[in-house]
Amino acid sequence: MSEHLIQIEQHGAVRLLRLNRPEALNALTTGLLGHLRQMLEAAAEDGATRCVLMTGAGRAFSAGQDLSDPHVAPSRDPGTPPKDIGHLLEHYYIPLALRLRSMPIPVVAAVNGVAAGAGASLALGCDLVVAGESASFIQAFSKIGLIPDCGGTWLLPRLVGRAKALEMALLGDRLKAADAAALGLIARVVPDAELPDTAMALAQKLAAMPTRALAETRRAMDEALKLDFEEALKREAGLQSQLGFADDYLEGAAAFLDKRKPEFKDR
Ligand code: T3D
Repeated sequence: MSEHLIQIEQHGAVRLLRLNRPEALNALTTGLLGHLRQMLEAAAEDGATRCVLMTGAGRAFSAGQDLSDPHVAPSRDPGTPPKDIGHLLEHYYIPLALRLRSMPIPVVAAVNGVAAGAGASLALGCDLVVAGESASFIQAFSKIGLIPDCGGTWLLPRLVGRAKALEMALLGDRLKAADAAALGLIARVVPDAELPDTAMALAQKLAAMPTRALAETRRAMDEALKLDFEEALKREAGLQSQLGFADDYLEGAAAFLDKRKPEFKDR
């Protein structure tokens, strides 16, 4: 059953993962969350896959946690104690968010409609976020008495600054894709009809690039947020030192000098 929750397509070196519960706006059940983590794991381990492209089936990217999932749905029986939502985060969201943020290959999100709650965090946790112009982002958590999760409290202020992050998280209003791009929450917005091709072209472009350097770029930027300037400079030097010994650098520099197209292979 769970294999239907995500559609998988291989396009050369790009693995497309499409969340597939369109009838519920791709709301995230424990089954879908677990399967998505497995699919990311499989893509990370597959040497032929050099980029993941994530999107949603139907008119939404994802409406966030499925509020009717028995693991979290509040019981109507007054005698039944409330469920511990923290348990769900520990066992499903934290492993998924960590897997996403430490992928050895880049991950592109093609946001094809609404991305709400943890669905927004999932999209924003990807490396490059491109949205269709009818897409929108909703920090839906506050409306149901929760805080942003799946990395939301970490991602939002870093992407747009504290003032806008708090405005989004406190009010829970819908943010249109164009406004999200203007704020720096996402990288690009394109006409809806162009989203699949644009996102795939970006993913293919990344797949042809030096994968290891791309993953280290993400890691270095995430780590730099915790470092002072001098520490960041030293971290850059350490990583550059490692990359300088790697085949991709030798290939990239040689191809430039030879005036030919490079063929990158490192992972
Ligand atoms: O346990 C925990 O909660 C912890 C984890 C928290 C992480 C979170 O993600 S919390 C935030 C959860 N998400 C939300 O609160 C968003 C809820 N959904 C909405 O506010 C709206 O659906 C949207 C603004 C996203 C879209 O509105 P609209 O009018 O375009 O669509 P709709 O009619 O509301 O939804 C269409 C169907 O999807 C509908 O089902 P039906 O009536 O046709 O059978 C609706 O119930 C279903 N659906 C939408 N979101 C969810 C959902 N079903 C379950 N869970 C959802 N989150």
